[in-house]
Amino acid sequence: MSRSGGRSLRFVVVTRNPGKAREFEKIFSECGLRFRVEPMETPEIQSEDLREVAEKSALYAYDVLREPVMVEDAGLFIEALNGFPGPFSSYVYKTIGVEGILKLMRGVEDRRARFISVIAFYSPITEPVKFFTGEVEGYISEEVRGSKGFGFDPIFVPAEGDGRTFGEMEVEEKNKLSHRARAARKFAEWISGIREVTPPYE
Ligand code: ITT
Repeated sequence: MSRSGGRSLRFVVVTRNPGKAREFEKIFSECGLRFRVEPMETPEIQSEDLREVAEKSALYAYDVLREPVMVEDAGLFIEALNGFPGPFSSYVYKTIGVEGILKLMRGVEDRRARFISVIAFYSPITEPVKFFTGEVEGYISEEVRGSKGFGFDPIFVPAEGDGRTFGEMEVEEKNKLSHRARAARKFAEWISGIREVTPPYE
């Protein structure tokens, strides 16, 4: 491997979620970062801590790929449901889906919710695992609105927006407000300052 003249560290975005990948790709390209997306499955441990889930996934992905890796774990935390589905968002989405959440929220006045994103990054030259977090506050809509985005986007209205759900926004608009974009920009700023050295890893 040759010295690459002070270029920022190349890394792999590990996700099997194409919606997430699209959002990261937009931000990282805008920042001029060098990366690729790998739709690799990482075993998700059951934990109430997004950080712990992301960390374990990042270390697993590094063991397999042997390249600098970033993994994100995100969740929707609904106030009136004591933070449910939170770290179990992926499973809850696959089982009861957005309709299931709307059912649980029927007649509930306090509809406040937030998305939280935790990025974990690992490479041997920057160890230990680094974390970057982002949050967006909003509320759960009364009905499904929009078909853009993914997951719970059609029922989440960001508080700083204009009343539309994330499901009614283009990726550029969602990226101005979202938990993921906030975590991604913090990560982008940090990794822009990490130079590739020779040889970074075996
Ligand atoms: P990877 O682990 O492969 O990245 P995943 O979809 O399993 O993909 P998470 O474990 O982070 O990712 O899952 C969190 C779930 O929370 C996700 O499947 C969605 O249902 C929901 N979610 C997270 N971020 C979201 C967002 O920006 N918009 C809508 N739903 C989101």
